[in-house]
Amino acid sequence: DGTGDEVGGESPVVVVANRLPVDQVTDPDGSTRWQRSPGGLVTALEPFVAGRGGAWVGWSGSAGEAPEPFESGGMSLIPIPLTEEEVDRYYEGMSNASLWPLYHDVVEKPEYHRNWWDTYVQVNKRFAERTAEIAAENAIVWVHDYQLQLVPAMLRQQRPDLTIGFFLHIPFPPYELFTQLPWRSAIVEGLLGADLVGFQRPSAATNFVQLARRLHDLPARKNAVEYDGRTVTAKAFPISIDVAAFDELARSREVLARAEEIRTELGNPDKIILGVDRLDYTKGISVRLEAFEELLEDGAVEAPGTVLVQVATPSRERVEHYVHMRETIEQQVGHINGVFGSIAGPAVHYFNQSMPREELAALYRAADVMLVTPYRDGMNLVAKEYVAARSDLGGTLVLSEFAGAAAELKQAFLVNPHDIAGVKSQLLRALRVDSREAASRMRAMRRHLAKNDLEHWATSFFDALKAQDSGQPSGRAA
Ligand code: GDG
Repeated sequence: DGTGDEVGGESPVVVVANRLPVDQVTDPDGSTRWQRSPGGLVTALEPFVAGRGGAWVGWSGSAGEAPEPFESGGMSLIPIPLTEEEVDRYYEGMSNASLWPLYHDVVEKPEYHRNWWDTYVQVNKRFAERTAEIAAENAIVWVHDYQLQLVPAMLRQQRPDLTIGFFLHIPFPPYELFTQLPWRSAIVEGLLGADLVGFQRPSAATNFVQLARRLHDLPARKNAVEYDGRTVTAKAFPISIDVAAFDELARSREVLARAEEIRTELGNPDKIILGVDRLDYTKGISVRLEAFEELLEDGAVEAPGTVLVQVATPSRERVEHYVHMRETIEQQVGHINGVFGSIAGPAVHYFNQSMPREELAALYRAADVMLVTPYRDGMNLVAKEYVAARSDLGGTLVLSEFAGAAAELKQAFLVNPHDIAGVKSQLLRALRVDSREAASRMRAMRRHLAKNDLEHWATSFFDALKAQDSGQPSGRAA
């Protein structure tokens, strides 16, 4: 298996993800440069990848020719080119209009197109080939997310010496839904190319093992599948955030001052309810608006004494479902404000814009109730950020049972987003809870998060992956 021969490249650790951890920004003078992407994932993986020639393989985010590989944050960044048509079919089509809705309980109807699939295969192959070129002998490769589910098997075929891990950031559906997919076998086989397949929830790992057993008639135990003379482990690794960094940001003088200012600018309401989401139909933004509107109608709350602030960050704006959803939500907001707003101000403050991290932190600090109501969500980091931001033990979290985070943040006010009456009554409870109970709930959730941060997540995955490797007959002679 290549022992002694010259295989691959120099990188002992390789991360493979749809996107590189940098964005191209244009300066006022028209020149462009790369800027490290915001968000914790890069920070968490960097220590494992940086130095010793570690690499990150991914798309730059714009169609056309890919830039040459370059160094950033101690990592070699290896850009993968995508044509306009590939962005259309592999990314917006197969990834975001087929797999995304299918994996989120078909909240919207997935579309299946053969040319999308063909392009998905072609792009996955490009990622796998490039990774095979740069990974050192016996390297550890960590592949991320639903856009790249075929990469593990493609990579193993070219490079059986590698130890391959895969992590799915979104939910993994049960047999009954997954088997809709015309290319279901290929996806399962793709993932089975990994040594370790990580999920957000134990139930997702079980779904995967069941699929391998039922669809491919493979011998399977609770957390493992026997395939091709190897053991593939499927296990939950719930992702988290950089808790300490977020906590620090949220207690900085600037952020605290801004939180005060936000309250004032909103007209000093008694209660601020907050939602922060990518504008996505899985996030249940409509549910929130509906619940809030009914509470206003019932007279249970009054505006502008109680206001809802909704940040809905633009996302996937060329995918049809997203265009419709945005129209629906904006109509809902307009309607609520038309009926319940006043000269003193609107009932719903809606922002279809991306905000700086500092501003989000200030909003978290200003909010009395954080409303997180997805129909289905792999984890939901917003819920964790809110908890990390509340070192004052103020504020309450209303959280959907269908977010992965609900398994950990048990002291939140849990809701079923399909049950409007339930959402309303939990929201009211959260608005009226006394500060001692709120503080004790917040303290418990903060204690959990402090131990289960992003570094813990990355370390457990890498540790499990390395352990998996030494137990394998193929690859490294162990
Ligand atoms: C996928 C899975 C899983 C949002 N608006 C702004 C902004 N954000 C940041 C939030 C948070 C992140 O984006 C969103 O993360 P979520 O976890 O809530 O949701 P997805 O984007 O759907 O992520 C999810 C995650 O992957 C990780 O595995 O948890 O289930 O769907 O960090 O703060 N950040 C800034 N401005 C904004 O306007 N700066």
